[in-house]
Amino acid sequence: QDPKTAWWTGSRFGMFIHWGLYAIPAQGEWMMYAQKTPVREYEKLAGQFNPIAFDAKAWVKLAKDAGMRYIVITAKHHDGFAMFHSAADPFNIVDAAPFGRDPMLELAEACREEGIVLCFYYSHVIDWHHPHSLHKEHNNTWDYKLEEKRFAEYWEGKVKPQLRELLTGYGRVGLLWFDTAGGLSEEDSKDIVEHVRSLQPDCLMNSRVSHVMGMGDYVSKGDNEIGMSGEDRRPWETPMTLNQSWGYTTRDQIWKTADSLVRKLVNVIGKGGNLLLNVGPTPAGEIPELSAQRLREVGAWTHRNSEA
Ligand code: JFZ
Repeated sequence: QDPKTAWWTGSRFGMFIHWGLYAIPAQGEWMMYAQKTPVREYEKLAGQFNPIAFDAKAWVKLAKDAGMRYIVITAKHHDGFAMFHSAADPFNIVDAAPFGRDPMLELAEACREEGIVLCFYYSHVIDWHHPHSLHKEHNNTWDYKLEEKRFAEYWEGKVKPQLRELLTGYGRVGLLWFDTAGGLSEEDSKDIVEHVRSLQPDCLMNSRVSHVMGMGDYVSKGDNEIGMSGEDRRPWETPMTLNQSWGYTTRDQIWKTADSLVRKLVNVIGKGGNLLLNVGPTPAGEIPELSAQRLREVGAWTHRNSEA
């Protein structure tokens, strides 16, 4: 057992949170791409984003009640909007939204008080807002031209500075959850790993940091995919949704029952993995009550069955 990953494998169960501007139209976190929403249009959502019901302590308490030991929240998803105060890009929740608060800072404090490990999801390759981000397939081709891309401007000007902000302004970061690395070169993959290591040597990174085999400290399986024991020599996790989407949506109402969630949790940890179970908070800043209820039921089961 690698001492660096021990806290994580020992935790078994974590809360995934997909929260961003895409909660407002409520059609999932890929809406901008699906509808080819122009950047200038999409930016208007920031002007409307005022999640005054957000309560970091309540979210952390819910995670605890569910039996979760860490939280992975979208600090920046594919839409490029930073859910934290960023000097590197004004397209962030403090500078571009009326809300004016930094929810990551509030979560960091609440997590510290409750002994929950805070972790960040950061979309390092896909960024539909930045003119120079470049992915293998999913680019914003309606605002920007591929032949005019200067990737280094994105990489050095946004990604690395923002990761520096996340790794220096919020205390200990348990892990960075990278995603959809398609097209990222081996050189840039190694560069980002080095960058993170130089800032927080103990911060874990998942395998989606790169498509180069064997990178990252542990393996993120596909959505809802449960690995067989012994299949991976590295620690692994299953990222799972409560319904069928990650970001808040009013369209998708097919919810896993608390009973099936308990079975999935037991199945994943029984095979040696971690379960990273997702919630999609509303534009007002609340975890939908239906989701919260199910998580509390999972926690209640765990408590009932762990009593001597
Ligand atoms: C990615 C994102 O595009 C999505 O919005 C969400 O954040 C999810 C957790 O991650 O989507 C993926 C990426 C990889 C797989 C599935 C969904 N996969 O490898 O099966």
